[in-house]
Amino acid sequence: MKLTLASAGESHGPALVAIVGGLPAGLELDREAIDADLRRRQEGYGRSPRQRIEQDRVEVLSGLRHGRTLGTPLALVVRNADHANWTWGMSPWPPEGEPSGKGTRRVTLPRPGHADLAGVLKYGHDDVRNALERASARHTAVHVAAGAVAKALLAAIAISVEGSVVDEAGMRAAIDEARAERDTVGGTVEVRATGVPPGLGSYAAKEDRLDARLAAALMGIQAVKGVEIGDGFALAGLRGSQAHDEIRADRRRDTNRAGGIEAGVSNGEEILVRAAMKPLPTLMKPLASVDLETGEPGQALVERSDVAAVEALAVVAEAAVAWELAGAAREKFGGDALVDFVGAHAAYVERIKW
Ligand code: EPS
Repeated sequence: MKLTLASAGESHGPALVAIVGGLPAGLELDREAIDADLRRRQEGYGRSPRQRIEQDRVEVLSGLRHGRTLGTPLALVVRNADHANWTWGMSPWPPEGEPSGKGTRRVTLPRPGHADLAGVLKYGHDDVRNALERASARHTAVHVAAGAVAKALLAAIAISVEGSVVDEAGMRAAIDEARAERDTVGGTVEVRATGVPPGLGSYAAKEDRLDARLAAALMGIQAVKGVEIGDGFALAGLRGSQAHDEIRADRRRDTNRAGGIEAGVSNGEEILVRAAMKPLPTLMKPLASVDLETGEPGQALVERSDVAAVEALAVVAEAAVAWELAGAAREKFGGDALVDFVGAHAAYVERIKW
């Protein structure tokens, strides 16, 4: 059984959409818990004034009846309240009437660090907006909604996932300084998953490796430039005798330098992953760029921006890790009904006496 997710939506379009396939029937979803994650994603320190416009809430169009999954595709929607200011500029159909609101003028000055330049070249656009709208991290909202569904599934087999900012206090000080200088910052987040039994993922093929899947999921989040599992890069500087986690008689470990994954398979210890985020590329003091229309040197597009989105990334990364773990658990335990999934997990941990 495979979990699948397809998503769509532009930052200032009408809505963000996700279709989730492969859930078992009978999983109880809590609307308030999904909305709470959407709020956590919005509330981070250093966020843009856009967050005062949006009040993200999940809508479910299918796959759920009276709060329980039907085992059919679950369709999730998060609306963009800001679309009201962009109805002409982001109209899916040729707009009617005189241009009004935002997004009416072509953008021709690509921002270094954003999708702008590569996007217009690749797709043949003459307006950078056609590239930046989908590349925007606004899109992470609906992935957080899907991640909340994944967390509900994982909770049924006693797995919990939590993301946080590494050095929150230092991070906030850096954000205050950058804001005063009208600049932006990045940062590092970590995600921990507890209750993961040994045996999620596989060494049999590289695409089955749990570490490879988690790294791809985290690198798939906007602005992430680095991922490490456990002690990651620091392990490269250690001797083998210092780097590995010795196995006790009860098969547990006193250390967890591997971050809970060996050879691409969970080993029963806490899963620990980190992601590094680059500073956001929309700058109030813009960098050098080129006007794609005239070919003249210019300065990149200046737009409303976040100073940082690191706290938001902690929530988005949590959702991404939950999604991947839920997918690996679906593959291992299967089941059309939740009781089958939970029963297969129980039989497995009984067999390995975990
Ligand atoms: C984003 C730019 C900003 C952010 C946005 C991501 O949006 P705007 O251009 O409307 O000010 O606020 O993030 C969100 C709206 C969100 O909900 O996370 C970008 O270019 O990535």
